[in-house]
Amino acid sequence: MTNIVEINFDGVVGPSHNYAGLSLGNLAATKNAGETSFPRAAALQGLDKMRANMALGLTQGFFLPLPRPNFDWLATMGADPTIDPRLVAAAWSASSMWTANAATVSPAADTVDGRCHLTPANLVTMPHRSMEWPDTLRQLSVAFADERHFALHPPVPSSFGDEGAANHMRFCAGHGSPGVEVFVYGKTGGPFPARQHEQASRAVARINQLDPARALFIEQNPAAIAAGAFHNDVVAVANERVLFTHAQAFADQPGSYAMIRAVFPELEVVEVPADAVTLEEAIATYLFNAQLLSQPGAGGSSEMALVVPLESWEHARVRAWLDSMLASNGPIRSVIPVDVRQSMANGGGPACLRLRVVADPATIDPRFLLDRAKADLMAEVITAHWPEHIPTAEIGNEALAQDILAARAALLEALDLSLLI
Ligand code: SUG
Repeated sequence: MTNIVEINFDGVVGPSHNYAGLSLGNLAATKNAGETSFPRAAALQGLDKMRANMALGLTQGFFLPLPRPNFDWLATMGADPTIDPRLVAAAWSASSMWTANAATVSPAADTVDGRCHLTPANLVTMPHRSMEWPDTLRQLSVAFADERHFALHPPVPSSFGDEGAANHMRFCAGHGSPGVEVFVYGKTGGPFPARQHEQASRAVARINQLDPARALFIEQNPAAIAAGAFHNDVVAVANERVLFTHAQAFADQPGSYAMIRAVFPELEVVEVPADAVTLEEAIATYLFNAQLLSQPGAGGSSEMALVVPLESWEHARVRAWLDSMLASNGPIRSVIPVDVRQSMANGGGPACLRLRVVADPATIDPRFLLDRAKADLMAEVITAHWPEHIPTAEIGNEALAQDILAARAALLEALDLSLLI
């Protein structure tokens, strides 16, 4: 008997987590450039979020930090002692923690061959992220090795920027039933780069074997990118029949709803008007970078919970809107605030930290699935080995680099995943 569920794979925050300010257009990362980071606290915050979601009865998975500092990448840049410190910082970035950018996942119910397809994102727009995909693909190949159920692809060619699931929404009656997949792309021309290109989205839809009638392509509002929404998941999130969105997320807001409704008539839109929460407030608080979750056993698919960052919960106007939403009779029945401040300071909220995979957990390598004992073990290793803090001046320090490599190796060993070294 199969048991198809949505599994959230959170990225474990790596021991090199730092604030080097590498992402143009990501306002939080730019604002916090030069601040001291706290990798141990960051990883424990992420783990607590995973534990809280598990406590709701949800299946939880994780991906491990990628090998950093990436000396191989620096070598391809002809590294020498005079190399630009920003290149060194790129090689030290722990950015793979934001697994919403790891890949685009099309569940088996949506694809022609009835397998779950995963296409890793090439992340070409940002140098520090463009080096992620080979190690991401290596990890996915271990976690989703069963070719009867999963198909893994190389990323789309690097002429076309692809940032993965952060710009992808799926609408369906229930996670196991056929879905309509929506790809949101940006157009270049504003002050900040559009990181998701239309041709990349269209290629991913073809590679993932989607039915063309059930794959839609929507342009992101250029004003949202200019205001700091460098991915669609900063201004909109979907789950089952519900789209939770800011009123200014898409270039043509009513046209986008109409397009989705034409193939998915059950669509229910929870729209936050700009006079309740401005685009700037939404981006500063990451209200939409929330996990919209169907809670098992809580009255079927209509009972949804919204996992929001504390920054949203603590903001007076955002809180007022959330309170009014809860008082209304809408599909989102509860709000769960979480502390992921270390990730938030680099522009990564609760939704950035997870990749959704709809599958039967029994078909996945169990080493990537979390339970309480494993969460305790991971917390122990992180507490013992992750640096307590990293001032940006320490990025590039040889002794610290060795500590970071050893910390990751300790976690891999504890989880019986040393093959990923
Ligand atoms: O790509 N930040 C990430 C945040 C990714 C958030 N993901 C989603 N929205 N799904 C990024 O901009 C900052 C790293 C630095 O500046 O060191 C960074 O890469």
